[in-house]
Amino acid sequence: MFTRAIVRTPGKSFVRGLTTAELGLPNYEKALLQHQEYIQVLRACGLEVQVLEADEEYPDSTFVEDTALLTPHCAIITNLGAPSRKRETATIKEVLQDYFSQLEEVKDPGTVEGGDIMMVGSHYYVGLSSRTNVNGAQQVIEILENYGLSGSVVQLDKVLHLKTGIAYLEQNIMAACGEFLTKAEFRKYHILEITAAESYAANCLWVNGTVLVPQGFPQTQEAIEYAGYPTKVIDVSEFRKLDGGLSCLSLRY
Ligand code: CIR
Repeated sequence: MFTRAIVRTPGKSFVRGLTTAELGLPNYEKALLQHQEYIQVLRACGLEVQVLEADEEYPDSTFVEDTALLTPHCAIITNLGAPSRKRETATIKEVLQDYFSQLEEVKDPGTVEGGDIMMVGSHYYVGLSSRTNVNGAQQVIEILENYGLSGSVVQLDKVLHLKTGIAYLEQNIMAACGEFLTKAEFRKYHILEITAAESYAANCLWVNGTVLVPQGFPQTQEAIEYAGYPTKVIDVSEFRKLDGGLSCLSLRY
């Protein structure tokens, strides 16, 4: 169970964030409203939410998930692979110092983004992507092992981040689409198949028994509810325009 979350309000510069989505420019006012709704839903799931001020210097800094991995034993500050996002970790480190006595850091030449790390109990899958390299993944796994946790790498083929295409919903259940439907390491889980048409919804988010699902993906919502989870639907259309999804918008611990 999670008790706290950290989010960062999008700044006006948000509309200039990195993207491959070809869905047009995000609407800043709408993004702010959607972000507020996201916070409300996290609170309704029982989390105390710490809202960080917008950081105009970094357009993508609202995607806080990429800046750290929070475990029950330590926080690991990542080293983002996107050059424009490198320095986003500085303020996150300051914030986490207040809550984690054990603070670790991924260093060059390793790069890692939090969207590439999926927690499954005490095991962490680390996706090798255009943002997370082998050295970075190895550093993360070594740190995890020092704290009695474990990790393993997953080679990604098409997605931006690991969690772009797969989400762990606890109870041995994964929501997955595309390349993750056939990967050997995930065969031991019960897979809820997300169709190609709804692939964006593979980035859904388990929070204390409830699964947050993006608005506009009814088949996914139905499949998750059929699997026994209450769902909460959130409109994150403006974040989708920058390749971001539900998990990217918070650090949960
Ligand atoms: C980026 O390209 O870095 C941002 N526009 C989107 C980051 C999404 N983060 C995530 O999936 N964890």
